[in-house]
Amino acid sequence: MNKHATAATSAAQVEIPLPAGVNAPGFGSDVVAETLRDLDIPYVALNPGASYRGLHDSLVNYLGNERPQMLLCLHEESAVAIAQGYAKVAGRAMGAIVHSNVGLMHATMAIFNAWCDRMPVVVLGATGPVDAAKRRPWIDWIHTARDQGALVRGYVKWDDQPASPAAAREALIRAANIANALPQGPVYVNLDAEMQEAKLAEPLPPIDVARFRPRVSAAPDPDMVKEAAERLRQAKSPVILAGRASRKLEPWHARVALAEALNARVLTDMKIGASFPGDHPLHVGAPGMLLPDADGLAAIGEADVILSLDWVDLGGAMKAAKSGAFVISASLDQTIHNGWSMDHQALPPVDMLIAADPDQVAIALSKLIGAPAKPVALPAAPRAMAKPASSDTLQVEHLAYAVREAIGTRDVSLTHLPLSWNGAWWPFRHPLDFLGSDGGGGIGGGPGISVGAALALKGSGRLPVAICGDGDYLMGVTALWTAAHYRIPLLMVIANNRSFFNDELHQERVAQMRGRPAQNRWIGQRIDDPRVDLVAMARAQGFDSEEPVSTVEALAKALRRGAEVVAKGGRYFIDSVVTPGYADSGPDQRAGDGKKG
Ligand SMILES: Cc1ncc(C[n+]2csc(CCOP(=O)(O)OP(=O)(O)O)c2C)c(N)n1
Ligand SMILES: [Mg+2]
Repeated sequence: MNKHATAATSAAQVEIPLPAGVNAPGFGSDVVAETLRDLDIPYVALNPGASYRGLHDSLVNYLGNERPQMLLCLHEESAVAIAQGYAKVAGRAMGAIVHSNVGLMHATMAIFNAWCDRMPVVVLGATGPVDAAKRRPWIDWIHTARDQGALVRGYVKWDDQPASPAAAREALIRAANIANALPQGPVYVNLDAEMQEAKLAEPLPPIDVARFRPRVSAAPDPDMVKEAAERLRQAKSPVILAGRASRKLEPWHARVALAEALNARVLTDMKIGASFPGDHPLHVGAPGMLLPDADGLAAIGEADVILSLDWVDLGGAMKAAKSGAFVISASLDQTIHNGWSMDHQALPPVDMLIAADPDQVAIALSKLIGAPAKPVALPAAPRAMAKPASSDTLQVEHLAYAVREAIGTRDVSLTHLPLSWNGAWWPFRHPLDFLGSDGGGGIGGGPGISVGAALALKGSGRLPVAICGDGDYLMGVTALWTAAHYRIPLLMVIANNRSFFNDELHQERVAQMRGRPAQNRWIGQRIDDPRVDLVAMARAQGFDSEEPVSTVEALAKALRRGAEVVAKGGRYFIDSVVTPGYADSGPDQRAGDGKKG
């Protein structure tokens, strides 16, 4: 973990139990709770349910609601999204606990988002009693499924349903190890209600959890690295695709040094967290959400050697750029492709696959290739954004400009950005400047991810800023209550176009293709009449706010107020009413070409 992440993590402990005087595990669920503590899981985001009332009791009355601390959520989707956001900053898993069947059903989209985003989350659920003879009438039967894990098996790295406390202990250790190992991802452990609630017949033999948590090396093969370095050295126009990476600074610096030593052009991607300075002279084009922009594609097309550091859709980018380059790919992603989800993307042409941590590959290559002859000295402040032409109405571009102005020289983490964002507006300079997208395209993830990220950023000195679409906000809005309840600072700004606008563009496109009236694109898309009072929804959950803003000046003032509140540890919500429209950041970036959907 980097400096910022280690400094972080403390939600206000607002739910302090009376001492229960329990100092030894007496029930199955006490063993489960104790194992979570041994695994150093700091939080469990949850929505309660009788299927895990045993575990709930153990967390409160055996562990005193500390390490892990419960984070009550109003919806399971936000519980998992909060854990995803936390992992985006901290680089490791916290827990989420969901009720049997229905709670897991609510959680599924967020689990899919975390899976596609390769973020670790230890999801715990419950079932049963598995022994039908022990079930209470009706309710225990609807709490039970033959194979509950099947609901999520296609998009978790591993799942289990342990039959005893000893097996649960082992399952949890394995689950945390698997979730946190590269490529990271969610895991699911389903706890039998009877196993949780049963008295321990005798104490379990103690277990030294550390013995089951080995240090892991995902270092690259030195011969492969040597050969790759030689290829890159000899390349005339090398390109580095700076894909999925950790939030650590060492590999960030290695990528920069490598690019400079090779004079390689570098592309980044808005789907994932910042991986290279966006205003470095070697950075090409603006990072895109779907594909690289025209400049990026041209660079790939001209490249003779490509180094892909876990680029999310290498096959798609190569195809779009019609590239015939020699490809060196550093990735472990192939180890979790399972055929249920197609999030592995198109099969890329790859000449050398270095099956290792892409961060380690960048570091190893940079060591071999050596320091750049002339290191680039970037100016202290990132490249300013051109001031957008003034206008009576507010566009997302004005919003971006105003946010940058309002935060000034403060360190900011953009925990989420809306679909309408143009990657050129804000060049990132640090791995925590931008945390990437939802991963799986699941709208409604933005608020929860932002709350979880803000939790992990607490104490880091960084101002967490979430910019979400109104549709995204409305689907995930109840995550705000969790931020307010646990005093997690967060500035949330809505790019409110009062529409599921991305899909208006899809309807326009279809109408055009079919020669039908594009003017009808808004039907079944606009969120108006009545207008939803987004401010009331935020205030109702404990955020400070003000009336919606719809001019550049009003927005600038609101942002300054908001930034002050959040810098002091508060929460502030701004409804900025923007004119529908998407920034054109290159070919295929427009929603009409299937930006998302
Ligand atoms: C759970 C879910 N439902 C539906 C969609 C399809 N979809 C993609 S973008 C979008 C609109 C999102 O609206 P908003 O967040 O307001 O952003 P805007 O498109 O207005 O910029 C929808 C509905 C989705 N991606 N996820
Ligand atoms: Mg919208």
